[in-house]
Amino acid sequence: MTFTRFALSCALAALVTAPAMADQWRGWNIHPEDYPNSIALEGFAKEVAEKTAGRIEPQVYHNAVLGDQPDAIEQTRNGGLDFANFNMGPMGQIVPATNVLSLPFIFKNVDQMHTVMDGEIGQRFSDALAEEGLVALSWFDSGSRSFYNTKKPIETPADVAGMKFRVMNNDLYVQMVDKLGGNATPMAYGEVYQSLKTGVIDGAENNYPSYDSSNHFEVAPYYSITNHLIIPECLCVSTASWEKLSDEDKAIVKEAAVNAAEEQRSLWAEREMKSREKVEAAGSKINEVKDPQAFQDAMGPVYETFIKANPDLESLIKDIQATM
Ligand code: GTR
Repeated sequence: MTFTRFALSCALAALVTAPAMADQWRGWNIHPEDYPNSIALEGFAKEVAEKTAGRIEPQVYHNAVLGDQPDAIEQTRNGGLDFANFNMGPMGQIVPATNVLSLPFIFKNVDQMHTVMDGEIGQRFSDALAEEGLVALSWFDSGSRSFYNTKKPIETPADVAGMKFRVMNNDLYVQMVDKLGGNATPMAYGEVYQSLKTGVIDGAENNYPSYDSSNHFEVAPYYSITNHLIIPECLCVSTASWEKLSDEDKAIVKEAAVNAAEEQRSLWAEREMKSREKVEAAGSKINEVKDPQAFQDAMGPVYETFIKANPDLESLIKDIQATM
C-alpha cells in the first residue's frame, strides 16, 4: 500500500468509527440558577444529554444573559437559540392566540390553568406556537401575579390611580393598568429594579418567587394580593432545532421536557411559600385587597375590546372559562 492510500484508509476508518458531532443546544433562561425553572431546565439538559448519549448537548444560559425575553423569543423562532422557558405574556405580541392567556382573571386558579394547558385547549396553543417556529413541549407553573409598589398598600382600584407600573411587553397589560386608573410602562425585566429604586416607576406586578429573586421587594415593599394574572410558561424548542432530530431523539426530548415540568411544578409550590416568608421577614407589607371583584369588574372593557378585535378567539375564551 502506498503511503497516500494508507493515509486515506486511516482517514476513512476514523470517519466511520468517530461518533457523530454533538449538537450543541443553547437554552435561554431569564431566572437565576436557584430558581425552580432554572433547576428544571438544568434537569432537562442533563436528561437529554444522557439519554441521547451526547448526540444533543443542551446548555442553559441563566439570568437573561442571551437577551431580554421578547428578543429571545425572536431568536428562538429564527433558530438562533435552540430552547427556552418563556412566559406566555410577551408571546402574545407574536402569537395572537396566546393573548387569551394574558386576559386578566381568565383562569379561576392555578389548578384550572394546568387542567386547561395539559389538555386539548393547551394543544391548541401549542399548534398556534408551532405555526410561528416554536415547539411547546411542556407547561411550567408561574403562580399568579399581584401588584407591588414603593408607596402604599393597594386595597381598591382607586389606589392604583396616578401610579406608574412596569408591565411585561404586551398591549393588553397596558390596557389592564389603564382601566384601573394607573399608567403602564412596558419594560424589560432586568431594568425594573433600578427603575423602582430611582422612582422612574412606582410599582410592578409579579408572583412571589420573582418578586423575591429579582430583589424588587427591597425597593417596593407594598405587595397587594390581586392575583390578576395567571400565565403559563412553556418549555419551547425552536422548530429549526426540532426538525433536525430523529424520531427517537424527539421522543427523548419530549419526555425530558414533561419530566422538567413535573419537577418545576413541585419546586414552584415550595418556592412560593419560601419566597413569601422571606419577603415578609425582610419587611414587605403584604395585604389582601378588600374587594377582589372590583378589580375583576374593572377588566370588563379589556375583554370587550379584545373580543371586538379578535372575534375568532371568543370561543377559546369561553372554552377556558367552562373548564373546571
Ligand atoms: C416572571 C416570569 C419571567 C418574566 C418575568 C417578567 O414571573 O417567569 O419569564 O416574564 O416574570 O415580569 O418579565
